[in-house]
Amino acid sequence: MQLLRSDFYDNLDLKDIHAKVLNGERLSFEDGLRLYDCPEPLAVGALAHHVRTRMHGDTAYYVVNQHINYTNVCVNGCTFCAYQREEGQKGAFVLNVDDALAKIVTAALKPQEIHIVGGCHPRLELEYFSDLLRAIKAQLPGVVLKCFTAVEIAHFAAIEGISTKEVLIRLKEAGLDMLPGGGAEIFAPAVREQICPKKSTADEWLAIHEEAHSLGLKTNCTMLFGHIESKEDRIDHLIRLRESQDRGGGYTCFIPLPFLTENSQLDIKNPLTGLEELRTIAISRLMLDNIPHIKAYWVMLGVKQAQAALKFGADDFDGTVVEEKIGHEAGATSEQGMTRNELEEMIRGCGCTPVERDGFFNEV
Ligand code: V47
Ligand code: SF4
Repeated sequence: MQLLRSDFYDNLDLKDIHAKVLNGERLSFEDGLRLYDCPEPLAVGALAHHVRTRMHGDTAYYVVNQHINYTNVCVNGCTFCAYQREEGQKGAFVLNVDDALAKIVTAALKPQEIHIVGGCHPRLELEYFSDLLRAIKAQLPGVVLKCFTAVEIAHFAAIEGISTKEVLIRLKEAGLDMLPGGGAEIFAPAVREQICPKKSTADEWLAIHEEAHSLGLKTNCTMLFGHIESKEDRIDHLIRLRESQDRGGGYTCFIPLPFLTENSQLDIKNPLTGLEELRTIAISRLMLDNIPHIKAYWVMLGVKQAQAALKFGADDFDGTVVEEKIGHEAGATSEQGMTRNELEEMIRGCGCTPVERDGFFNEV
């Protein structure tokens, strides 16, 4: 491809990285930083697009799915979070099992995947979550249940006084198929101390995902970027995920989440530019050589930026979603949900071929 001419990369002093990417060799921490420092974001994007095309051709996946948030009451008080409420505070809510089921019944399309997450509620017991999963599986037997971040799993374990592995085993028996990727934020301890001091540590988050993998559950992973973290913190985060994948192999998809700044306690001096978002998505594709999919999550990116991301390393557009609260509390201006036709149109609109998938990325 013309874009990948080696003299272009020679001029940018990236000859060695260009060669490594074309030969399918692993990039180092220093390589990742040099990609951040490269003055030409399109050069980074072209390398990521090359890798994405080698892995997935011009396919962009999407899924008919539905998000359900069971509560916004949370004891963790992360300083970046616009979604959390105290118990009894105006706007606080908890869905009971019937409310959650009613949401699915009223959805226009039969979902392939249900994504359930919520705050760390001080009194909801594991039985509530098992009942919820069983009720959904009874109603939609083939659906992939992608539920509860590692942070929620750690919270359930603390409430029940049992191990996180036991929580995973019980939820798997109730129908859990996958863990979503949330709660990872940024692994660097100094950043976690400021943005989510009460949350599971990086080691705990990784250990819970690896436990899930050992039980045959798939998981996703995320990185929240564009707040107070450095470029070094981002590359460190990606490398820790890559090492974790080397140990267990159960991560399906990585979701880079650009920080949306409204209603947060954090004072962000330099908000992300669109090109920095695209560069980070591209670097994620290049560093995470062992994670099959990179998601352009249109809710947080906005639909037009998610389209651009499909040319900067991403291969998945996520899904119909139906109702989203976490990003919209923080200022997301995207729609609440999209139809199958809209998703296909958006994907075709940037020259990719839409392919409908289930929660495990099998073609439907
Ligand atoms: O963990 C919270 C992030 C995550 C903000 O696994 C924010 O398929 C941006 O993980 N600006 C939850 N991000 C969402 C998530 C997710 C979404 C879609 C698909 C999957 C998947 C996972 O959202 C949280 C946090 O990192 N978040 N607040 C904010 N203001
Ligand atoms: Fe709670 Fe999650 Fe918000 Fe942290 S990010 S306060 S754990 S809902």
